[in-house]
Amino acid sequence: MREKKTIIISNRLPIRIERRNNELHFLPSEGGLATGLGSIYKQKNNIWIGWPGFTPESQEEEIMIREKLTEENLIPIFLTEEEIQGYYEGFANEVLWPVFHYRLSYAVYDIDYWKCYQQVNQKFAEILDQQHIDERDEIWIHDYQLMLLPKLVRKNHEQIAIGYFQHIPFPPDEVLRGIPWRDELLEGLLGADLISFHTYNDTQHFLNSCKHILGQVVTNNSIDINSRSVSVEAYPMGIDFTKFDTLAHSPQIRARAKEIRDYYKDKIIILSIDRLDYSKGIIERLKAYESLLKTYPQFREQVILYMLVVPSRDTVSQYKLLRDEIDRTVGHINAVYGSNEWIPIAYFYNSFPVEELSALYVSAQICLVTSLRDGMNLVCKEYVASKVETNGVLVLSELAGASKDLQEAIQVNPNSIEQIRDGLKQAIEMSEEEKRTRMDESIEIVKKFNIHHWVKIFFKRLRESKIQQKQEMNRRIRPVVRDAIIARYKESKRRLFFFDYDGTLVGFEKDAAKATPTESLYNLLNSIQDDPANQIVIISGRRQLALQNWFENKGYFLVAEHGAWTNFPDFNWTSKDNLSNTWKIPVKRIMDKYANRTTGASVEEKSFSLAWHYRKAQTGLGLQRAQELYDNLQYLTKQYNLQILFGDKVVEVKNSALNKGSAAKEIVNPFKPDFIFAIGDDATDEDMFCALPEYAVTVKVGNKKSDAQFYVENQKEAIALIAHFTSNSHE
Ligand code: GDG
Repeated sequence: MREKKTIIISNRLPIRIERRNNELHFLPSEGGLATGLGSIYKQKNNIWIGWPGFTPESQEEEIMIREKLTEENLIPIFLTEEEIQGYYEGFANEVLWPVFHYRLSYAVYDIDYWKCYQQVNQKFAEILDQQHIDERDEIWIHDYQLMLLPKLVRKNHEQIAIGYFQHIPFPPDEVLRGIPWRDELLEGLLGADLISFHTYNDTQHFLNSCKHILGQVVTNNSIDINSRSVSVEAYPMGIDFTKFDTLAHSPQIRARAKEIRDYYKDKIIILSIDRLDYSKGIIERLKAYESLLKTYPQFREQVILYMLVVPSRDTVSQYKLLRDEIDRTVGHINAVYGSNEWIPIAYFYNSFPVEELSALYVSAQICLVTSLRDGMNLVCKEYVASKVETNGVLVLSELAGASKDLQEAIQVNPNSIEQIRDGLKQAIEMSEEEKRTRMDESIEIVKKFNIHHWVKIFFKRLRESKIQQKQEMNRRIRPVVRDAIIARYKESKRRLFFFDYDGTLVGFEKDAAKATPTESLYNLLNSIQDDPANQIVIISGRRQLALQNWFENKGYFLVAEHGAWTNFPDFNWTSKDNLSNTWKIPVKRIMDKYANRTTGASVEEKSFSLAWHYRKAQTGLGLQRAQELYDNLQYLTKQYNLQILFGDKVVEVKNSALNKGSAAKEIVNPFKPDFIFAIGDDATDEDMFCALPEYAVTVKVGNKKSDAQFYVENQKEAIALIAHFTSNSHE
């Protein structure tokens, strides 16, 4: 058996290919992700799949590149010009990027972009399938260009471990809703087992989107998709601390840093480094710097803004416009405030080697990051890692993910020119001692939560979620388990079947009255009851009248209102008339109050219980009000000996003495069956699962926490399982 392998997939491979003098040069990426994942993909049979960012000129060249990259465990996916336009520059950069960075007006909802995005995600899935993967392998998919990929991979690999990490923010549900294809994007991600973002807020936005847009049920930080529980976690990405710390300590970098310092004499260097992007707040930064010079003229000739902007996406019109605006603003500030001796801004539209970056980090007294939105922002962490020896202050946007990690930075709202300006003033005037204390705290964090730590904890969590899933899956009724149950059934002579009604025998309807038995359900139940050794019990929270209407004269025993009414043993209805109902008045008053506040909610009064239904209420609001109601009812439960059941779209209050458990026991004891099968989906069925004798086969509908031995995925599967007890099926 071959060893399991790990597969990294991202839009770009960690490599750059350049053609110089008709020769191809392969340049490894220096990015943090490439370093962090280097320890993974370079091992044995592991691989990294992605686009090399290069279009070969001929078939031979393509083959040559493929061979060369494969030696490095890199599997290239070549994209056509059309694919680059539609999938990458179009959908990824003109729909997802602006919307996820809260710039809705920049989004271009072009259906052709979307089609191309689907196609290219499919292409990634196909190339992955050619890599001979098997169910024990682990796949880590990176970023918003590949949001559909987890689901596409899951289609053919039910068990495989899939992790997804998104490097950019995840927007609030109402922002996401604007994208016409948001359902597909969310469903695409839910193919993964672990979905992770930089911050807790991003995870909450994602979970809320699943809840409010897809109507998924979220439990803590996980969602059940076809009995596979998907975990959603915040794992803030770190940097290669050692690399930046070592560079900062090296004599060459030190010498270069001194050169920079000497060049700018005794000026305070304020450093800013970003890719050209409207999300980085470059214009805001320039305006704040101008405001600093204007409002506090004492700083003129004392400071220098060293601004490095790395060319990026400048074929997209928004980026071209931004570049022009930066040029104009820098020109304006230098012209208005500069002098013969002093140019306020040193501006470079270029890319520098990492050694030069390091020298800049070492020499700058202040690092200024003003992102209007940023998934994380690694520049500020790199600055911190370069400051073990030299002192410095970080002025950081509170809207960058990094602000959650670097609490000791001076945090500013980037939309406020005044806050950035005054943040700079505070940084300039800060005592050396305070700078050191704050910087040391930030260093500790950047050092501990470095890139290797990030990779390690991500995989650890992915493996944990897989183990957890397997444990849960073990309870799922698979054909072998089902056949064993049927074998026991056949050997037995006196059998009892406890069937819950709503959610088990019939599916959920918005209007509870419409959830009536179908012809095929009657046929199914009758064919079970027809066997003289079988006895059906329908055990439900429904009123006695409803059960009687639907199942009269069928020979089934019926238990209504969770055991308040039963027609066992002689098919005549009897009720538990010794129960007090005085509690109903205060409980009803509270339930009415919440029903009056919540459109779509209603109160149902049964003989011995009260139910607050919210099937028709707004998603999210209904659940929130149900929780408030639940909290509000708590104090009455002890006083009156009540039980509150938090069911599916219902909160029900009843006397604790009434429950499906004692009702089931009252039938089992005198009936003396040698085979019991009980199935149900709701909280109320748990009492039944617990109370039945150990030899009973208990089955929960839906993979939720339960005392049942087994579970089936959904109501359809419940019916399919029950059908196995009919004579037709097992003959
Ligand atoms: C995305 C998210 C998230 C910059 N100029 C040069 C250069 N760089 C390097 C920096 C840093 C990286 O590029 C930039 O990373 P950021 O995190 O600041 O920003 P994005 O590129 O937008 O990255 C972001 C990140 O993904 C990771 O999850 O933090 O929020 O938008 O490492 O050092 N490197 C070299 N020359 C340059 O001129 N060599």
